[in-house]
Amino acid sequence: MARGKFITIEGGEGVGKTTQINALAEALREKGIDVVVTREPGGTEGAEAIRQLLLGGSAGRWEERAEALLFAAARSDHVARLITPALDAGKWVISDRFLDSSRAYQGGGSGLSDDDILALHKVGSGGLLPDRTLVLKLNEEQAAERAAIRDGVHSDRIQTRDKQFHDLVHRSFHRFAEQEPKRVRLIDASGEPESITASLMVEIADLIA
Ligand code: T5A
Repeated sequence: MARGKFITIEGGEGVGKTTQINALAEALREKGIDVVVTREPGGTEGAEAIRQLLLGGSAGRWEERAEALLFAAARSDHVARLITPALDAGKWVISDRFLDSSRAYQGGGSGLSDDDILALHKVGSGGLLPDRTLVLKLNEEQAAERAAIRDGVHSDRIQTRDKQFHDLVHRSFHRFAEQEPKRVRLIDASGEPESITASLMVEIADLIA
């Protein structure tokens, strides 16, 4: 049986990742593809427990390296228990965030080196990389508007970091697309949901046999 494809959706806060993942999964299922939708941090019982530790609590709850290790630990369980078995069974996996979020948030935003993040990923998850990474890009005002409509005043621990942090995150995602154009694609997320889904399908068309 052919191994499934691994797609990750990335980007800043509130850009519409969850909305697009659901639509993309539906579009692929209509083509007869068996799709598993998952998220990070999370996706397995242990990783969801780590998610609570990471996203709740006070802004300064974790020292930067401890935070990076927790994301890598959650990812390790997620890869071993959900992602790899599904891919081996021929299913496609679409994950709401993955390694590139650690590279952008704990690396670009919090200042760990890319080499250190990748080293953690090698130990924890065997260095698994997605077949394609789709980064949704949206200007800050629109993203904040969307997040506010959805969340009201409730934000998680990382979402509440300052503008400088989130600017560094955005720049990191753009850099990944420049450095790895085959794997990482930037998608304009400013239009109607249906047109964004169509753009995502264009970017993965070559993976569909
Ligand atoms: N993190 C994560 C790290 O620091 N390191 C890591 O390694 C990893 C994996 C996760 C946090 O953890 C950090 C990053 C994050 O800070 P999360 O709760 O999973 O947090 O949240 P996010 O991934 O940030 O995503 P959000 O849930 O905030 O937003 P989405 O999924 O991008 O957006 P979505 O789809 O919920 O849409 C937001 C609103 O906009 C509307 C939707 O209906 C919704 O109300 N919307 C649109 N409106 C108009 N036009 C469109 N095209 C729209 N699309 C969606």
